This record gives sequence, C-alpha cells and structure tokens, in this order.
Amino acid sequence: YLNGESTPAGPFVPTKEDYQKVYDAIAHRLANETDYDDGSYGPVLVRLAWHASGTYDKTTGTGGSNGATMRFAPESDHGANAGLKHARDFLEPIKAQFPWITYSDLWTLAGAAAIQELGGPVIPWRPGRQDKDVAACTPDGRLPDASKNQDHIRAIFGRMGFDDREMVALSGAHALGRAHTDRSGYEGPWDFSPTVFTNDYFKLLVDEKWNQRKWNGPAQFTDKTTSTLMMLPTDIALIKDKVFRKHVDRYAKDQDAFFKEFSDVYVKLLELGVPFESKPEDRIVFKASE
Ligand code: HIF
Repeated sequence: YLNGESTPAGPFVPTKEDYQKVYDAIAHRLANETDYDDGSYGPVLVRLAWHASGTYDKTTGTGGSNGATMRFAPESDHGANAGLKHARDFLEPIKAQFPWITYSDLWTLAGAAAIQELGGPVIPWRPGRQDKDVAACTPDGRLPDASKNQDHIRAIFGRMGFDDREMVALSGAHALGRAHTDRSGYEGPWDFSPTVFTNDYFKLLVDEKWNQRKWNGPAQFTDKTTSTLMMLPTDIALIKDKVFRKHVDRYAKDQDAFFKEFSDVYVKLLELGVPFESKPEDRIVFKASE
C-alpha cells in the first residue's frame, strides 16, 4: 500500500496527504543536495517543469506537461532542453519512493515545490497527468529562442494562450538560476541571489544600466555596476517594449503583486493541455518546509 501497489480492496488512490509526502521528499532532497551549481537544484527543477509545459500549442491541443515526453529522444536532445537531465535525474529517487506518481505529475509538482522552497509564493497544484510514449514527443522549436525580441516572445507565449501581462509575470522566474555556457551558450545569473525567489529580476531590469557584454559568446547583456550579472536579449526586450515595460515597472515596485500574479500564471502554465477530471478548487496547497 505504501508503495502505491494495488490492494485486495482495489487500486491505490493517492490522497492530498500522499502528494504532500511527495512534496516533503522533494523539499528534503533539495535541502540535502547542496553540492550543485549555486547550492540548489531548485532553479533547474523550475526550468524542467516549464520546458515540460511550454511546448503547448492551443490550436492543436498538443504538447504541454501531460505526457512527460522529455524522457525520450528526440525531445530530450532538443537544444532548449540541454542540462535538464540534472533535474530529471534528481527526481529519480523520488519516483522510486513513490512509484504511483506519473512523471508528468512529478515534474510539475517539483517545479511548484521548488518555487515554494526557494521563498516564492504558494503554487496550488493538482494531479491528473498521464505519461505518454515517444510518439507524443513535440517537434523542436516550440520553446523560446533567447536571441530574439518581443515579437518572438508574443508569438511563443501567445501560442500557449498567455497575454502580455502574464508573459511579464512569468518572466520573473529568471530571478532563479543561471545560464551555463555548456548548455545554452549564455553565462551568468540574473541577480545576486539565484537560489531565492524575489522580484529582484524586475528591480535590476529597471535600476541597472545593461550593456552588451564584450566576449566571444552569444550576444547577452551585463550590468554596468558589477559586470557579474546577465540578461538575455529576450529579458531586455521586456524593458524595450512599452506594454511589457509597464508591468516590469509595476512588479519592480510591488513584490506582493508580482508574487500573486506569478502564482496564477505559473499554475496556468503547469496545467496547459491537461485533461483534468478534478476542478480548480481541488488544487492542493502544499505546506512548505520550515
Ligand atoms: Fe528561462 N532560460 N527562458 N524561463 N529559465 C534559462 C534558464 C532558466 C529563456 C531562456 C533561458 C522562462 C522563460 C525563458 C528558467 C525559468 C524560466 C536559460 C539558461 C536560457 C537561455 C539555460 C542554461 O544555460 O542553463 C527564454 C528565451 C524565455 C522566454 C522569454 C520562464 C519565465 C522566466 C517561462 C521560466 O519560468 C530558470 C529557472 C532557469 C535557470 C535554470 C538553471 O539551471 O539555473
């Protein structure tokens, strides 16, 4: 029963408490495995959940987190997914401990857990995703290209069904983590606390002067004050575009508004294309660790 096996009484049906146990196991592993990157697997878990979900196409209803098809090549080999094996491997012991959870539920739950554990807002989450086989892999090119401008951002996130405000709110997740030359080719963190979820991404976009970095790598920006931070061309597009800029300014000034609006849009991201039988009010509000 504990391992999710069927019993004489019928198949194992996990409860909210069972999902909280999965959350707790992820939180525990996050706290223990600090010998990675800036000291946390949290950011790469957030990126895994997003890349699993962000393949969604509202017109065809294909892609999205339902399926966890990034387990398979060709999707695992798509350039945009470079480095996400670290996140998938991190979650294997959790999958072994709770074999009843699907990979697609596990990856999205882990994204929500990482945001909460790194000090971000509560991300209400619900189960219901089924894993699919290799035939359901999405074609390459559905995830964004960081070298592009605001038209590309609107095309990619518009295809998923997001509006301008939601695109900017989502972007605040770049408060977490960093770029790696051996993954995307870019290099550096967006802010000074890449393992803490804050609105610093927006503050820095507004307050810093961002210059093109002089190096042999792809075109990226660096802060005038310390030359240690990084913005991608798509990040800078948010302050070049007037409509995007309005929301950047608002989130830079108001962390509560950012947390609230980010939570709503991240919940929506993780649920794109999932044929839930449950209702939105059935979402689980996980208790973060102390
Ligand atoms: Fe990212 N993103 N992202 N991203 N992203 C990178 C890393 C992270 C884009 C490009 C990159 C979102 C949108 C976009 C995270 C989370 C989210 C990297 C560096 C690139 C190039 C990868 C590497 O080298 O390791 C583009 C072009 C986006 C559309 C504009 C989302 C909103 C911000 C949707 C989102 O949630 C996270 C977290 C990371 C850090 C990963 C790490 O390993 O530290």
